[in-house]
Amino acid sequence: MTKREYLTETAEWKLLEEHFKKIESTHMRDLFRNDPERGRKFRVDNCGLIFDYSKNRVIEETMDLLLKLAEKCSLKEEIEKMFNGERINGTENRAVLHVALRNRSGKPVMCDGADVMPGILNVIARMKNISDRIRKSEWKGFSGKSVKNIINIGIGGSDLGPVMACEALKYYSNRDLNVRFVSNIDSTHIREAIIDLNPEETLFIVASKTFTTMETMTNALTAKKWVTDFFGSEKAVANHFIALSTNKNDVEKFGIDTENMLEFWDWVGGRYSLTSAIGLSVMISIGYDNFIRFLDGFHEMDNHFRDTPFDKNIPVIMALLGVWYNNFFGCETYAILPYEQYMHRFAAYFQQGDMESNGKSITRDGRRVNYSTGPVIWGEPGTNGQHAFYQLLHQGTKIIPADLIGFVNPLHGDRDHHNKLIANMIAQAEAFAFGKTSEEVVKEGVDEKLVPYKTFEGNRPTNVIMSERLTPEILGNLIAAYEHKIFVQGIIWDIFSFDQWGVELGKVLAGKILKELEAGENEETDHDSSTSELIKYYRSRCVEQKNK
Ligand code: G6Q
Repeated sequence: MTKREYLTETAEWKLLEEHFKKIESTHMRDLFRNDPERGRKFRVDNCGLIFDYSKNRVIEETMDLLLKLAEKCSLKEEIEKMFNGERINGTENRAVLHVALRNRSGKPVMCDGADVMPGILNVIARMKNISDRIRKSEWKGFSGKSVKNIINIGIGGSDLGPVMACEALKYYSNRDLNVRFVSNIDSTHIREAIIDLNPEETLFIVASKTFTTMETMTNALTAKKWVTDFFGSEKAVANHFIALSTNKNDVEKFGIDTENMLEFWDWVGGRYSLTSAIGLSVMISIGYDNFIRFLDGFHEMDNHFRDTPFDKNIPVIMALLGVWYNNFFGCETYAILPYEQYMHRFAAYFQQGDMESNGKSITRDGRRVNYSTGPVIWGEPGTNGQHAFYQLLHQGTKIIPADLIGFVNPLHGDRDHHNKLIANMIAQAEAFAFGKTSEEVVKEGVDEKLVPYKTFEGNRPTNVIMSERLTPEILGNLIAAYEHKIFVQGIIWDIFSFDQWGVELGKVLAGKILKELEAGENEETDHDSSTSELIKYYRSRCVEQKNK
């Protein structure tokens, strides 16, 4: 691992600190007043999006200094390393090649001296075959009935992406199919998913990179029992189960024919696996052609990210602004607020994407960071959020930068609803930036005592991202933009964005306590007093134990 100067010790960082002191108290009202062109200057139009970042607490000098920081961190070289299949996931010694999954250029992508594209294209062709058969009612269950219920069993990276994309692209979906998702180990999830279904018409997709994840395997076994109990035959598994995994052995052991297994590779990280075989449920829902449009969108943004100078590069600018607020303004959280109901899981998806990638505190050469890394990501669709948490965004003591995402044309043609929706989005961004001064409030004739309560400081930063319509391509563009934003921030913070040791810990701890919960009531445990008492309480109240 290469040694890099501590981020906070670089001259570029120090210049930003100096600059911050100068600009900290500048109000966006003045920035806009001083530069009538600002709305157009601080904006990038590319990949079917307009990315308006003018309502940020930056001036040209800020952006120049941030861009210099990116250069200092060798961003260009690091991007090339990812695209060239170098093993940039240092702690797992793996390449990071989700960009190859949606490479539509026809050109090879090399990893360890071999082109990965033939394997990828083969899997896409097999996904098409499965998806077409299901959509044409040609995939038959064990008793000969066509399947029409598709249940994806997976968790984390093997769930959140497909859920988000199926919801976001529901407008394009085949309504004769019923696509559901089960992730939680709480049996309520699977029980509710199958409660009104006929096993004869139900196909399970077991999505697990490792095929060892406790939640997924437990749910998959429950599903298998539901199917085999119904048919009275293990053979039914062949018609009712598909596996998406890198672990062929365990798929076979589970009883799934490897004919019904779609593979992916260790260079696809879980939370970056949506465009691998993990996206099968999405393809089934929206069809092959739409899925390819989705990949095209990703690819367009991948190219934009790789080839565009940084000062016009959407993911790079998103990332640098995030660093500016996170590290200089001390903002702890970041909100993603789509004004599009179909995108209601988008923030949840990037909550994992961002927080699992950049929620780290050790640099790539093994030292503890002395600066803040990834923010807390959260959000809900507008306008719902406006009636819930926007109060704090407008008048609370915390500054929460936010992305507002909206579209010009409604998918259902309801222009009246849509004009109101987007008027709200644009108005919110305006109010966040400019607020309302006490003079303005007084002019409105407000009672003197109420003036402070009705005053809005403003100066709250937002990016506004707009496009003409939510299409599969545009969703691909947007997702890839956020993925690359996360990558850039990981490089600047000098952390490994593609491992997740914090997740692994939970997997081990639960295994030990599970054994203890299932042990006899009087068996000793060797935990702290709180943990031991919780285990004892569970055992003593557990109905099965009582009946022993
Ligand atoms: C994602 C993480 C994690 C992972 C799940 C499921 O990047 O690694 O969310 O996707 O733990 O893992 P499996 O796909 O192996 O079941």
